[in-house]
Parts: sequence; C-alpha cells; structure tokens
Amino acid sequence: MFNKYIKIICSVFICIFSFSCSRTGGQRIAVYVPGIIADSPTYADVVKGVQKAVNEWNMDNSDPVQLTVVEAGTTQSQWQPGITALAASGKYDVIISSNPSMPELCKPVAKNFPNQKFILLDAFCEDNDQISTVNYNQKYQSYLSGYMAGLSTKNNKVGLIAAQEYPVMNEILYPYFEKGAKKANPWCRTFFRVIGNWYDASKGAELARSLADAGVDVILPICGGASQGVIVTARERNLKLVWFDEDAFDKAPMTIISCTKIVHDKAAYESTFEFLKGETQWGSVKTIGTLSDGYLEFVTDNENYIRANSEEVRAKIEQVKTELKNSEI
Ligand code: RBF
Repeated sequence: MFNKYIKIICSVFICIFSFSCSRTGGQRIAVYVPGIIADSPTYADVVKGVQKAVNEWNMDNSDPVQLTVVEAGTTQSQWQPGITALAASGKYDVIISSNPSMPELCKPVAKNFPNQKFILLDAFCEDNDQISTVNYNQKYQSYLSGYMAGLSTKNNKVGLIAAQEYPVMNEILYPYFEKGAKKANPWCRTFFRVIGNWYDASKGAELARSLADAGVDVILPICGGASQGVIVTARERNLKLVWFDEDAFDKAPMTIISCTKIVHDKAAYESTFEFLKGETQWGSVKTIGTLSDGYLEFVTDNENYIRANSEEVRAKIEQVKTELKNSEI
C-alpha cells in the first residue's frame, strides 16, 4: 500500500518536472500582420516563410520554438497599440512584421521596452539596435510592370490603382511604373487612382471603371483585397492587368497578363533562421529586389503568361530583363 502511494507521488513529480521543462528554453516568435492575410501576398508570404523556418528549426532542436500569428486588421490606428500589447506581454523574443510604415510604429515601442527585438520586412530602419530590417528595392518590380503595361496598351493609356498613398508608393512604385511604361511606349500616359484602404473591392471596381472611361486599358492594382473589384471590372470592360507581388495568373487567366514578385517568403525564412541562430544584425538594413540578387521574379513559367502574350512581347521582356540585370535603372 505504502509503495503504491510512493509510486503515485513520484509519477506526479515526474509529470510536473517534464511539463515545466517543456515550457522553458524554446524561443517565442510573434508575427504581427498589419492588415489581413487574405489577398495580401506580402503578408501571406511572411507567415509562410517564418512558419517554414520554425518547422525546420523544431525538427532539429529539442526546445521547440513557439510561433504566434496576430492578424491586426485594417484599422491602422490600432496597429501601434497592438504592437505595444505584444511587447508589454514580455512573451516574445522577437516580433516580426512587414510593411514600410512599421519602423515608425515600432521605434517608440522599442524605446519603452528595451529588451524587445523587431524584425521588419518590406521596411527600412537604420541605427536602432532593437530593429533589423529587410528593405525591398521596388524600382525593378515597378519598372518591369510599367514596361509590360506600356508594351500592351492599345490606347497609350495605363493606370495604377493604389490602396493608399505612402512614401514608397509616391516616390518609387508609381514613378517607376510610369518610367517603365514610357520607356516601352513614349506616347503612353499614366493615370493614378487611390482607394483609401486595402479592402474595399467595390471602390476598386469603381475606380477601374473610371479609368476605363478615360480610355485606360492596362492597370496595375496595388490594393490588397480591393484588387478583387479591379478584376471584376477588368473582365467586364476587357481591360488587361499587370500584377504585383505574386503569381496570380490563375486568378484571372488572359486578364492578368504579367506577374512580378519579390520573394518575400524566402526573405522571411532567412531572417527568421538567422534570428534563431543568434546571427541577426541589429540596426542593419538588408536591401533586396533586383533581378540579379535572386529575390525578384518576373513570372514566365505559367502557361497563362505564354497564352496571354505574343512571342514578340515576351522576347522584348526577356531583352529588358537582361538589360536590367546588367545595369541600374
Ligand atoms: N500590402 C498588401 O498587400 N496588403 C495590405 O494590407 C497592405 N497594407 C499596407 C499598409 C501600409 C500602411 C503600407 C505603407 C503598406 C501596405 N501594404 C499592403 C503594401 C506593401 O507593403 C507593399 O508596398 C505593396 O504590396 C507592394 O509590394
């Protein structure tokens, strides 16, 4: 009888001990998505890349890393309180997030929580030793999309529908799209429309209609979920779309005529793995996104690219890609 009690007490202690062992040690990562994942390829790719790094790490290490993904939603005024709450919890060794507005939101939080580290993709921040950033050089992606639009317009009018205006949009995405279009077709005019958020598909459809009424026949949507509305109008009015950030040919074959993307998931995977190995360079910026660094793709291996474009257009694009590989824009 006495032996039986000893056995029960021992097994209870073993359980408590092994439980507490499994709770300690493993690092914790939070991915903070400033928006929603659906229809935002940059965000979906960040989650995918971080998840892959964590899975691989956990296969080879006895202390599993715990990953939490927080989808912050589209109310931008809520993002900083959301990050503050994550940092204040003290639970996470690193908070990973993505978009060019994040450094300004994270810097004050970093100041208040000096042990909190941040890895920010699609962002630029120098000289903060709690923050490491991966900056996307968007010039090449924008220029190539513009070039494709300029080659494909029959009316010499192309358009960009943006979710919102922000420095990268106004200083790089739009100007380099316009530059590419003009290079392909010197008579081409570029139009610009702004939705005001990243989700309103009916506004996206309405702005695409207004562009069609003005004679635009090729559009680049950079507007997250609102791009669904742009697709609807494009089908109705026989417009062509050049697509950004992902291989989306299958969303609208023969309407989407080109797709470019910076390989966000690879960047997220590498940054996460570096962090887990303790090799992150805090306060540093790594810039990616040229055709020669392996992080920018102009998708040519989807059959819908071949179906949607003449041999002449495809040959011209190959030529421009080669030129861009060997020179600055
Ligand atoms: N891109 C998305 O695909 N979905 C979003 O919800 C989204 N939200 C953004 C919010 C802000 C404040 C900023 C500055 C950018 C956002 N982006 C979003 C754009 C993204 O960072 C990138 O610039 C574009 O996707 C072009 O690669």
